[in-house]
Amino acid sequence: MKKHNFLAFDIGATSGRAVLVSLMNGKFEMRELHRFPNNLLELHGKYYWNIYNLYEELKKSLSLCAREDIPVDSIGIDTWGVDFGYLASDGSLLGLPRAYRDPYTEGALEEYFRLVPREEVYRLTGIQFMNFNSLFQLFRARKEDFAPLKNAEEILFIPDLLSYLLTGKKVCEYTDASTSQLLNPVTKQFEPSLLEAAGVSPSIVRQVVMPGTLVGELTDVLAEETGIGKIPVIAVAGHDTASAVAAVPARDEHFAYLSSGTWSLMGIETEQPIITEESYRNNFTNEGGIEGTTRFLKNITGMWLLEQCRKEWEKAGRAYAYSEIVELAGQAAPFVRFVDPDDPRFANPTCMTKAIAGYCEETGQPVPEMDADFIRCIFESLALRYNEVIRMLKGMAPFRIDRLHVIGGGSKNNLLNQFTANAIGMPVIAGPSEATAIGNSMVQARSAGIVSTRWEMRQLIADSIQTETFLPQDETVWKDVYDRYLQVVKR
Ligand code: LRH
Repeated sequence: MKKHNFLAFDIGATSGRAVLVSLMNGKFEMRELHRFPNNLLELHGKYYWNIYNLYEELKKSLSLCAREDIPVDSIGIDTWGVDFGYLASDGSLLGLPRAYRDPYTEGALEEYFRLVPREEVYRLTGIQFMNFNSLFQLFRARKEDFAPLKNAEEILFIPDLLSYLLTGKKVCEYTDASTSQLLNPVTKQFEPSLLEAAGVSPSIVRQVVMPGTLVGELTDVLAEETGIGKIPVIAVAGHDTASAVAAVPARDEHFAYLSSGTWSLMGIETEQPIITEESYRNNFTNEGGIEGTTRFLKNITGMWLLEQCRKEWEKAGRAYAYSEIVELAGQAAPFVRFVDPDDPRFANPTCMTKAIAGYCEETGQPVPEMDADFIRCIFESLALRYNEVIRMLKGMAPFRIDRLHVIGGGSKNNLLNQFTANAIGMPVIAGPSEATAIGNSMVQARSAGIVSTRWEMRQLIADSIQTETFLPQDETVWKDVYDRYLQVVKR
C-alpha cells in the first residue's frame, strides 16, 4: 500500500508545530518537524498575534520538508479559536489579528445584552459566554472605531487566514467559525442579526464550508521559494479542539473527553446541539465537530495557571522541567488549599503566583509558600473542577458516560490523570498527547479518500498509539475533599 504523508500545522496560543503524519497499511507514524513559539504581541496597550511571524514559521516548515525530499500529499492548519484578521476589498491584510486575551472585551457582554438579550444570544448560538468570543470582539472593535474593522470587507478566522496566506484562496471553515458566537449550530449558518446589533455588516463573514474542503494549492511563489511544489491545502477541522476531539481513540459514543492544554476543554460529542435551560445555566457550549457533530463542552482554565507560574519561576532563576514539576507536586502536602481555576482573576493576571496567594488568603486558606505548594494546589483544584463539570455533563448528556478520554499535551501528566480518575470516580484513558495534529491529518486522509468515517479514523488511531488507563483510587477521601472544595469555591 502506498505511503501517504500529511503535514499538520497545529498552532496554539503559546506555541505551534509542524507535524508530519505518515499513513501506511492502516496505521500511522508521526514526527515533529518544527516547533516555534507563538507569543502575544503588546503594542500601545493592545494585544495582537504576530501573524507574519507565524507565516515565516510555516514557510520554514515547508522548506524543511522539501529539503528532506518528503512527498507531502496535503497540508492542514488548525489553531486556537475565536480570533480573526481583517481583510480589505483587495485582499490585503489589515494590521495584525487582535488576540483574545486583549482586555478590550471586558464588560462587553453586559453592554451587548442591552441590544440582544443574553437568553436570545444563547438560543441562537448555543455558545458559552466568554467575553473574548468573536461576537464581542467585533462589538468592541466597532465601539473603539478600530481602523482595521472600519476598512475591512471581510474577516477570516486564524486557520483560514493562514491558509489564505499560503494559497491566496479564502474559505470560512465551520468548526472554527462555530467558536465565534455568530453561528447558529442548528442551521450551521451565520446569524446576521447578531452582527447587525454589534453595528457590523453581516457581509463581513462568508459562507461556511465543512472540514475536508480543499482551500487551494500553495501559491506559485511559495511552491518555488520553499521548494515543496504545488501542494494542496485542506480546510481541516480548523479549531484545534475540534481536531483533538476527532482523534479520541474511542470505539463508541459513551465517553467524555478532556482536551488538556493551556485550556481544559471537557465535553461530549453529540449528534445534535443541546440548547436547554440547564445548558444555558451551566454555560455549556455547542461548537461544531467533524461530520456535522456537536462538541458539547465547557472551557475550564487548564494548564494556563501552571504555565504562568512557571514563567515567573523561570524569571526568578528556578526553571523546572515538566518531570520536575510533577515530582514537586508529588512531594507537597495533599489537600491543603484549593482555588477555582475559572475565577476571573486568573484570566490574565500580572502575577499568577500572587493571584493564587491572594485567592487563598481571601478564602481563609493557608497561603502557598513553596513552589511545590502552588503546583499541588493547581493539580488538585483542576481535578476537582473536572469533577464539578463532569457531573453537570452527566446530567445533560443524552447517553451514559462511562469513561473520560484525556487527550492533548496535558495527558502526559500521570499524576494529574490519577487525581482526575480519583476525583471523578471513573476510568481515565490518557492519550494521544498529539491528538490535535492527528485529528488534523485524519481529516486530510478522509479528503484523500483513505478513511471514510470518524469511527474508522478513531479505529486507525487506536491501532497506532498506546493509551494508558487510570482507575479511581481513594474515592472516599476525594469525595470529602470535593465537599471542601465546593465550600471554598462557594458553590
Ligand atoms: C484552545 C482554544 C479553546 C478556545 C480558546 C480560545 O486552544 O481553541 O477551544 O476556547 O482556545
